[in-house]
Order: sequence, then structure tokens, then C-alpha cells
Amino acid sequence: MPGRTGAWRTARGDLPLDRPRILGVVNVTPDSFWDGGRHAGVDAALARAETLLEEGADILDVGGESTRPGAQPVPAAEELRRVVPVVREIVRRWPDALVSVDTVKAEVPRAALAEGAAILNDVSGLRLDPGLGRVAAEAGAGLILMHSRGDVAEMARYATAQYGADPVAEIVDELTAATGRARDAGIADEAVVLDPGLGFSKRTEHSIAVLAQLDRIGALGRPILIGPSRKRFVGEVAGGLPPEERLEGTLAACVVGLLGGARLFRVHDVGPARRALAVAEAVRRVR
Ligand code: HH2
Repeated sequence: MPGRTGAWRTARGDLPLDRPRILGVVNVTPDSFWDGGRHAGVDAALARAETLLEEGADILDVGGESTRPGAQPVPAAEELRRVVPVVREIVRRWPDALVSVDTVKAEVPRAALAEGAAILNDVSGLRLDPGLGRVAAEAGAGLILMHSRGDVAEMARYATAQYGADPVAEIVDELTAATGRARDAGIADEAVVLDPGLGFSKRTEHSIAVLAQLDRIGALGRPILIGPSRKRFVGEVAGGLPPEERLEGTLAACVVGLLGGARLFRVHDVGPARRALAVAEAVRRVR
């Protein structure tokens, strides 16, 4: 099946996707919706990174700017101050760990790649800073193109979730445009992973439709990443649960996603996700 099990080209070598891969979230922010403020200093972020690696994370996704609804945009200088020392120390302590940087600004990966980061995670799908594509191309970095609409403060708001009769078709079209921007920037197809952006510019029914029809995104021929971790849609379908009661729903979404073709999973709870995905992967293999 296209995009399903090849390898993902990153600045630190190819990552085989013959098994599900997990990105553990290291948010170095005061305001992220789940872990904001918990790992905001370098030491706390490193302790978090160590836990996630012990639990089996394949990639550490370091972010210095929250995208929660109404989050305050962070100036590049502040994002650099938050992210770069953490990337530097992770690479120094765990040289084999793959690091991705969750940002929409070119200045941040430019510095982080110089410190040894391998992957850029752009939740705007190269809409907000075209310079980010050029940085990724020059470094040969892996690039996650996530679907969203609007700027950082708007992209998790329902105001950007206006769709016609077939939301998944619109998401596929917009991801196709994102891959075009990546190509225009000189990024190799093999470096690109696509993410439908669960909970971004999507009401609950849109995130569920995406999970049900991931094969339409897989048809674009690139590996798929999903990030359902403790998001609002997970709570809403279970009757309105708060973030602390959304782990089981997160695992269910990961399992459904894997069976629909996703190979990469961005989560806060790496150990539980790894255990759930091992079962789903065993089933997928004998299908
Ligand atoms: N979700 C969040 C942030 N970055 N990146 C990708 N590729 N896919 C996602 O689904 C995704 C993402 C939101 O989660 P979190 O980082 O925990 O929250 P916040 O944006 O408040 O920091």
C-alpha cells in the first residue's frame, strides 16, 4: 500500500517504518493544553525526554509554542530560547535519539538542525513561513506537513473548521497543496510525512471522519502521522471527558489510525501507546 511501510528520510538517516513509530511530546511551553508548564525548564524537559525514551519513543518532538485555542503567539527569539538548549542537551546525552522540532518559524529549525535535530514538524504545512521549507531542504531534514487553517492562534479554533459535504476531500486537497510547496522548496518526497491534523481546524465529527477515511490520505503516497493525544474530540465522543481522562480514547484512536494506515503517532503517553500499538500491529500483519 502506498506510503505504508517504506522509510522516512531525515537529516540523521532513514527511519524504517516497518513498525509503528512513536513521537513523544516534549513541550517546553508554559501554556500547552496538557503538559504546559510541566517541563518548561531545560532540566525538566530533559527528565521528560529520558522518561519518554525509556518508554520507547522513537522520536522526541520538542515544541516551544502552544497551538491551543487562543494561545499567545511566541516571538522567534523566545521560542529559540526555549527550544535550542533542550535540543542541544538531548542530542548530547542521547546521540542516537531522533529529535523533531514543532515550529512554524524558519529561524527555530535553522538553529535546532545545527544542534543535531533531524526533523521539522510544521503544523501549518508550510503555509505560514515559506523559509521553513528552504531550511528543511538545505539540511535534508525530515518534514511533517500537518493540515490546518489559519494562524497559530486560530488553527485550533472551530472558526477555521468550515467544510462542505466532503471534509476529507478538502483536507486531501490542502495536503496536496502542502506537498507541492515542499517540492517547490526542493524537499525530496522521501523526506515528507503527512498529518491530517486531528483537532486542528476540525470539529469532533471532522476528526472522526479523518480517522475513518485515512486511506484517502494514504493515497497521496506518503507515510501518515496522527496526533490524537488527549485532544478535545477524544473527550467529546466519550461524553465530555477532561484531558486527564482521555488516555484510553487516545489509545483507541491510535489503534484505529494504525489499522487505517498511519505509521507514526505523536503522543504524550509513550508507554501505553507502544503497548496498544503492538497489538494493533500484530493484527495488521496477519490481515
Ligand atoms: N498536535 C499538537 C501539536 N503539534 N504536531 C503534529 N504533527 N500533529 C499534531 O496532531 C499536533 C502537533 C497539539 O498538541 P500539544 O503539543 O500537546 O498541545 P499544544 O499545542 O497546546 O502545545
